[in-house]
Amino acid sequence: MAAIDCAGKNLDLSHPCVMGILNVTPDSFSDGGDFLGPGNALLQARRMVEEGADIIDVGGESTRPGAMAVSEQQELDRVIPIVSAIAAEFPIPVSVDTSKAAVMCEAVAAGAGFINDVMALRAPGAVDAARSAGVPVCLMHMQGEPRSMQQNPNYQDVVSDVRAFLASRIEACVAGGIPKDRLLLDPGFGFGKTLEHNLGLLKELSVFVDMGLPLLVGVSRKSMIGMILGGNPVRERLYGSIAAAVMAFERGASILRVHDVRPAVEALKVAAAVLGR
Ligand code: PT1
Repeated sequence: MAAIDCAGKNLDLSHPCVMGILNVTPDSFSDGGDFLGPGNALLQARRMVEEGADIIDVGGESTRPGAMAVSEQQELDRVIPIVSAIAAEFPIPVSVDTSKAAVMCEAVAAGAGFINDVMALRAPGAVDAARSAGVPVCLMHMQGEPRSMQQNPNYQDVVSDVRAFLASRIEACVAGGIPKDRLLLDPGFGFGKTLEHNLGLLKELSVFVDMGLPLLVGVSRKSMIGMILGGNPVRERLYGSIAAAVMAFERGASILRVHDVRPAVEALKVAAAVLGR
């Protein structure tokens, strides 16, 4: 897989890419809002860059199960100052984790080079915003909405249902003027899925690789890891998260979205050496 241009900064997909998570929410599921405020966020970004992150994902709206939506102004106030500070200080691209058209536009104007949307551009104006922004976009699958998505996840066949959804979003984006080569895909681990659904998706990840677009995978510290480990709390899910990230890479994922950058970078270097890629 070649490099992609993120508003002038390159993301080289010929090696496993690590996306470092930077939550600027007071209610994030695993940081507890530790990084709220521009000072702390910048320190955390600096640490992730030193540890080898290839891209930093800045999010101002939590999308963990049960999370509540935030207003557009609230999200802009949280995200924009941090996006501009990080984009100015570091040579790596900044991703904005948002579903709102206005946040996409303002973040890219502030220096973001990548849009990560858990709604796959289904919100009003999002396709147009992403097209004008002209940066790569990750389309993620979610069943329902964060507040209630874990209440009754239901699929005929999780792998083919998620695949059909992603195919229809690719079509909608291309119809809306976004070139296909600017799109990435993500099956959305933990977004309206039981443990069985998540395991099925990870096991069959190559089905999504076969869609011909780069794959992004986020499993870091999620409840699927906690459940497999017999109920480990969020802070005790590192080793399980690394195992899942390595298996996703082996199955063809290009970008791994993680909280713990150094462990992921080292594990993926070993995996890449063994796999010869
Ligand atoms: C993800 C992702 C994301 N995850 C992309 N963006 C989150 N592209 C935010 C749990 O089960 O996987 N891919 N942005 C975080 N969301 C969750 C979901 C956090 C589920 C925790 C869980 O614990």
